[in-house]
Amino acid sequence: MKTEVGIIGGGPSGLLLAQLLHRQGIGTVLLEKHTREYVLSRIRAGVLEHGFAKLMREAGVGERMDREGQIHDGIFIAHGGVRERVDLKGLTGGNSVIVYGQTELTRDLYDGRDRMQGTVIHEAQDVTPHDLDTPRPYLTFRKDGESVRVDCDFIAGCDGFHGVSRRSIPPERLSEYERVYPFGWLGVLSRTPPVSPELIYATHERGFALCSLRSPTLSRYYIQVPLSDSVDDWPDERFFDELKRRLPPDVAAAMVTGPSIEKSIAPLRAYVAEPMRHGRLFLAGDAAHIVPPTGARGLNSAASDVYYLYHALLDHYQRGDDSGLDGYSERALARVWKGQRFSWWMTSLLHRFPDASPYDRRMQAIELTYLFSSRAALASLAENYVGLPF
Ligand code: FAS
Ligand code: PHB
Repeated sequence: MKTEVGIIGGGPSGLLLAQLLHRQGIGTVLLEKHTREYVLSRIRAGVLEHGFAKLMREAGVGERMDREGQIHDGIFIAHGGVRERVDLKGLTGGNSVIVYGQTELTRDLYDGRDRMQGTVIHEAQDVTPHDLDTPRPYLTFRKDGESVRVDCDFIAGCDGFHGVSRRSIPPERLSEYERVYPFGWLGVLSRTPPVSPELIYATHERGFALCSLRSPTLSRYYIQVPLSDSVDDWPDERFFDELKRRLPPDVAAAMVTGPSIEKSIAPLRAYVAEPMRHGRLFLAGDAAHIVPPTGARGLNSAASDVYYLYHALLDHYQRGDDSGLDGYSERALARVWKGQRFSWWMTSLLHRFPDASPYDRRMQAIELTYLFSSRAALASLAENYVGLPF
């Protein structure tokens, strides 16, 4: 097989890049190791920056998002038994976020690939990039027992944190930055009316909690749990009892509980690999960086990588200009690190750290007090949450 851009990974990063390039006549072959059903079974992000939404529309797959997604002009932060609203729209001159599940977004991207008859190969095993340091890189993989080779001009590593792309970069050329948090998020999806029309981020001495949603009939809830916990430790009744304990009394009283249709624990980790390029290989999304989900930056950081890589490849193929490709890593990382900062700040502000000193706890409390006493501080939170410019 031969194409312009070989893409490893059929999650949001790989699919969005493939869709955008194809609409400009640039050929791609996307290799995904799992089945489409498996990819679509993963419950992950829920909040899209306005920049991400704009990219989805540019990729010709934004119609259902605009129809079914919910525009949110604010979020709540609950502390000390009360909740205070952060007016995202008012503080950012009119910007908002769209609440629309990553599962649905990924489904829309797959449908877009189907409509354009894009080449997406599922259950591609042992995908391996070769000759990254040459102008003729290629990919090999196995499918139905056959070995296949894909010759391409460039390779986009969109294969997530556990993928093969980053591991294909010689270790001596890679700098890695990591922070592992001493807790995780236990997430539950339930077919119940959400307790609040806007997200509630709650900080409590028992731990962090988040009330989110997917639709008027589908709620998404999270609580901070020790890393030693497992899903089996948390039957539904115990989960909802603990969630309510961490929320203001009026919110807890209004909560409609119901059986979980999905329950999982995600450890919280921050990670960045530099550079995001090695020869003809370009990393995008979770393949290069991970953030704790507190600031809803993970999926949105992937979108800005895709934006920069898409325009860099466009400039190469349409104008013979490689300045975008040469500047990709530096440009993408500049925004990635701002997303890391915001995620670190939200996580430090709202979670209970087991080893925190009394001084640390007072600093958390005064940070919250200062936040709600200062329009400038609230505006800083808001501009990061709706998404900094690409
Ligand atoms: P993805 O990991 O989504 O996709 C990578 C794809 O590559 C996968 O389909 C994988 O099967 C495939 N792949 C891997 N290795 C391969 C190989 N060797 N060959 C071929 N294919 C290969 N972000 C938020 O903003 N908010 C959240 O609440 C949130 N919750 C999350 C919960 C969990 C459990 C996880 C893991 C992540 C969460 N994230 C959240 C972050 C998440 O949304 C990511 O940012 C997003 O999935 C990034 O998309 P991709 O870069 O496409 O990576
Ligand atoms: C979600 O709805 O899954 C969600 C929303 C906001 C976050 C994290 C997760 O910060």
